[in-house]
Amino acid sequence: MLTVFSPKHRLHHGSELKDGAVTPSFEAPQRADLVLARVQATKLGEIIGERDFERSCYVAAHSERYVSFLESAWREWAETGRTQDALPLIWPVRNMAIQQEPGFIDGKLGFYAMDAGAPITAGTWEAVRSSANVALTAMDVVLTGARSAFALCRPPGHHAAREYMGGYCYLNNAAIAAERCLSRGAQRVAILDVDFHHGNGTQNIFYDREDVLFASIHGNPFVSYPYFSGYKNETGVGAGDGFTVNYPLAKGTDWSRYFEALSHALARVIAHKPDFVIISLGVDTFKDDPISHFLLESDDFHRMGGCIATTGIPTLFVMEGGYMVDDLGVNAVNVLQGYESET
Ligand code: SP5
Ligand code: ZN
Repeated sequence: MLTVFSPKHRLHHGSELKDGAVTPSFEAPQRADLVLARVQATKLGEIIGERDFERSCYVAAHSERYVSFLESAWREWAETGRTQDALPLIWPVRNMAIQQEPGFIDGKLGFYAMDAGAPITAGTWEAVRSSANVALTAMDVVLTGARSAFALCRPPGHHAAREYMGGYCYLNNAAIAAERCLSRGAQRVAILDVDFHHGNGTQNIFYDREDVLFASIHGNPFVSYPYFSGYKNETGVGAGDGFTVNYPLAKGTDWSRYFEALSHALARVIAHKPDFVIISLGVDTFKDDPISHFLLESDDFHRMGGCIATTGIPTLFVMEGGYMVDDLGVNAVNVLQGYESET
């Protein structure tokens, strides 16, 4: 399987608000480098760099004003004399007036963020753009006939919605890739999100759409981040009703229970008859992940890849979360090798 990777991900490294303190983010450059090292060590396949893409590819999944915000946020922040990472500190909750973008950067940060886990730093936009370009490049590899490809994206994307960042995510790489398929003639796409956290951003972007099926298996939001999205009764709206499927699972979920949900989700994916499948590949379902609560073992990721291969549909893997750095590369590449062993 071919991998697309950009060293520009290293331009983004920041802090997050965690347990009441601003500390270095779990989402660190070492993550992507570890996965790359494992891709190399296992000789998974060719590794190529990202191509450049038009800004309109990002605006396909996000609003124009949100992309503009991402482009200029660091400059606007730095112009106020601050040098530390930009983090939001107020959010337009419930019935506060929320339609109009504020005129000052501190207001904009809260307007376009769901949490204080997506810092804007000097290198953030360049890294974020390269991550989206990695996904687009890998998507094009599949569009031109490859059975599968691996987009080694960093920063991740699945918490990024049409108009907000959060959970380490800025541009939604999987959603941008899905829009690319559709613009290249695909009729239907299915996105299966196996990250421990609900892919609220991807769900948001496609919630009213019947052409993009979104299925997500994740920690029950009643007790797990992102808390406000990912419940079973969220099934889509309007034409999109029935095209969002959520599988919230209990803390302590192991492979046998995970496998049941995965089997259901894959059956739903196949029933959609998609031209392409996109896997939001988070491996923070691992038993030792520092911020998650499932119990998958390294071998289970190999099994997961084998299950995914049973669709027989061309598949793009897009890297999302996974934070137990020692095992991160092994777990991510196990999914890809499990997939290849069944194709
Ligand atoms: C892409 C992705 O996986 N984003 C995840 C973002 C999660 N951010 C907040 C997690 C807070 C978990 N707190 C648990 C504390 C355990 N010490
Ligand atoms: Zn996650």
